[in-house]
Amino acid sequence: MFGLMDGFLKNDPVSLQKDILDHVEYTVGRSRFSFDDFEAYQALSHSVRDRLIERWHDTQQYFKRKDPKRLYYLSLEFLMGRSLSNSVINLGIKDQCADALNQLGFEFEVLAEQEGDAALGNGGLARLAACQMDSLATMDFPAWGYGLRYQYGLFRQVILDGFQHEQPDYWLNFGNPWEIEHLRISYAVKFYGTVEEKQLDGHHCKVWVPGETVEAVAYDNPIPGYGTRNTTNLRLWAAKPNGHYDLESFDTGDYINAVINRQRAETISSILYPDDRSYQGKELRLKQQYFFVSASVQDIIRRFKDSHRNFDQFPEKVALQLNDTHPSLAIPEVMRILVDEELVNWHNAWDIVRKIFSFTVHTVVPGGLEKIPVDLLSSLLPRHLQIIYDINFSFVEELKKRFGLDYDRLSRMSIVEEGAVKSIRMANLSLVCCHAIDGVSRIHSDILKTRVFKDFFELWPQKFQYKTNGVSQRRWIVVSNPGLCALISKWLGTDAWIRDIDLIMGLRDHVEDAELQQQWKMVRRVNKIRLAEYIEAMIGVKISPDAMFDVQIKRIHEYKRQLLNILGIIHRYDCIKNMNKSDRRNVVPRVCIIGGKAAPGYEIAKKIIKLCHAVGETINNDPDIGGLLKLVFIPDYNVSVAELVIPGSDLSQHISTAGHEASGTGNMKLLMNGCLLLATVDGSTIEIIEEIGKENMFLFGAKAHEVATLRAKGQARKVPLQFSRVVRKIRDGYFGSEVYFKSLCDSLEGSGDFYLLGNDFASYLEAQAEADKAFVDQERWTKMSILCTAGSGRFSSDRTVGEYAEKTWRIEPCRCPF
Ligand code: 26M
Repeated sequence: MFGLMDGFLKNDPVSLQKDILDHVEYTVGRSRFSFDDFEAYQALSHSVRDRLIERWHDTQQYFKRKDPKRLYYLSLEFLMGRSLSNSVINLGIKDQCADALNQLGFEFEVLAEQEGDAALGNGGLARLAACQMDSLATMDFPAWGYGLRYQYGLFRQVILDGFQHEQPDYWLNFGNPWEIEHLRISYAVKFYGTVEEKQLDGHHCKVWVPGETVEAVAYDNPIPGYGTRNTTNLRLWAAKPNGHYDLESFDTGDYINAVINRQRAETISSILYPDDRSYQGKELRLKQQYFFVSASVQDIIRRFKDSHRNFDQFPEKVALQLNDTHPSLAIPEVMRILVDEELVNWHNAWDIVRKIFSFTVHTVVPGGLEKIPVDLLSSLLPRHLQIIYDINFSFVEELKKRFGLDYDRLSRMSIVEEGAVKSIRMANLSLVCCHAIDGVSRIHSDILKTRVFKDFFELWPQKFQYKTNGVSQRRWIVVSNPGLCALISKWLGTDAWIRDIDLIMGLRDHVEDAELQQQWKMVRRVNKIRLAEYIEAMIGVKISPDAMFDVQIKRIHEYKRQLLNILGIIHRYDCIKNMNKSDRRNVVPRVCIIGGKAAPGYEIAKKIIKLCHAVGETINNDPDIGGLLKLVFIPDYNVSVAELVIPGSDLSQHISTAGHEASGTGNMKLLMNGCLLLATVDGSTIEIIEEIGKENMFLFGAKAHEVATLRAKGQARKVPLQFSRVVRKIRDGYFGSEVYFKSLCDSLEGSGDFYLLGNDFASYLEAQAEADKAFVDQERWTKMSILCTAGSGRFSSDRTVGEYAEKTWRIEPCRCPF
């Protein structure tokens, strides 16, 4: 056999070099004697891709042979960021690649910078999906992700004169070596039309006669695990015109328009919706949801049928996870395929559905829950509407039996919302049909049980669980902070923590060691210098690595209270200006860094961005302030910018109004990197406090249980003088644009201030003063920083995914032999 069956590509630098040069010539089409950084990046990526494909095949073949229960993770969004560094690290070939490149006169780090982000998502929910994919692969779980291959990712944020402008992110422009196009793996997805009743093989059947059919084509994105051969798959669907042409529509004589109309099919997968607040009942969004769900479900059922004769074993072999309610049309879609196409009787199909689906909620606000107008659904997916009505009918009967004719309760819990616009409540549909409903942190789950889904909790308490979010230490330490990574391994005497994060707490044993402290500080300083250089290059503001780097990086939302941060900065500026020379010597120099995108239609969020720039402009150009205070806004915050900012941060802010941040995951990434947290007692921060102790962080603000009472007090709430003074400064035009900022100020005063900035301001300033005090004592600060990293183990997505696997999905590892 000449070893053909195990003829893996070789990973020594010489073999890699040969592969890279071959790809320069045969894939990129350049001369192997002359190519630039980008072409070298392409060739290197293709060499890595070849290795991924090899492992991908082995893994899938192994899964097929072993036939374990599989998990399918359905999400409308995945924020993968860049792939090159992550891939070579997970494949264990980074040093070899670097060597190979060096000899060709290239530097790995420079090539890695050539890659653009895959930004197929908005924020937390989407990056969580990416981290969980990494954990699933690393932990050898037989799991695939399914999503949409948007041609335009999340918009690029461009700042002009302090205002956010959105530019399209046509990310496929330069090709994408990380995907494998499978033109032959495709499914027809139907829309519109009517439902007809027919007799088929003696069965009474509903037949959906569609008005439009679109083809879904598979693009596979290999997800390599770390320290394993397992490489799983993220399958993204692209919409293409369907290949079956009926003569009639072409016979009308308008050939050109007939073709153009068909080409419109591609718009379904063309653009990611950039608003992460609430559902707006847009038809295109609904089409996207159904398109991706239908293709995925068809694919899953086809794969199951490849090795099973009937559906008896379906629930033992398949688990479907819904990332929020966005993919919840998968529920009626599975029902439809089983009942209408596979001729499974309704009762059995329903039994299957109730066993395979689980979903995770990522929001706190009931207003954030998706609703689909019935009119829209009945025109787009007439058969699904029938199925939803049928599910609801049985559900309401069950409710009546249990609670009697409590009409208020029935109307609250019904999947169908009556009213001005009759709609389908996707959350209720999911609650009725899923066997597990997970919150993303403990407090979040408590809020779901006692407020948002109270009625359902009373009915099915056992369905309600929570799995606190986590992030991947591969991406957020190994890839993005190689200095810290090496240091951790050195002091633990092993790099096993990269797969077994609990080991990281071993750092606690060395926290008093002056040598570790020294090295810790050095690594962090190098990261800060790198960040300072980036900031100077991007926005021209010079900052000193001796200052405290204080960051708030996340989507701009009122509840996340970037405004509170800015008001605090204005206050600090004021204080410094009023100090005499000798007092100024005691001021801890700060660089405040804010980054994040505002949804294009979110006016207030956009004003917050402008205010940040206006205040920064004033402070940064005030010679009287010197190096004591800077405020910089980092434009176009995304995954790769995060990889740069997080390792270089001293202090980070997670300051949502208590009870509003479902979990937060940025706090975990920063914690892992030894950044201290200044935070409210909200979301997953509560669990971070339990791990590292409140003495190692700076907490402030009203508690979640106090918020309702405080709101009810309205204008009777006490607001500190400093707060009114700072708001007045903005009103008076100290930072210009007073007319533009008026509504922002109004939202903070009088009957406004829904998010309680005034109420929390005094304790916020105190927490900030505590942080300053701690920073003066650099030895103390460094110890706290080490303890943050050491205490971050629970916030690995490995832990989260392990809990889901055991408690919800009931899947086991299936490790492909090397
Ligand atoms: C809905 C309908 C139409 C278009 C877009 C949406 C939509 C997209 C994203 C709605 C919400 C979206 O994301 C919500 C989100 O990111 N939530 C965050 O999830 C994180 C992971 O669980 C949590 O850590 C954050 O607290 C939570 O805000």
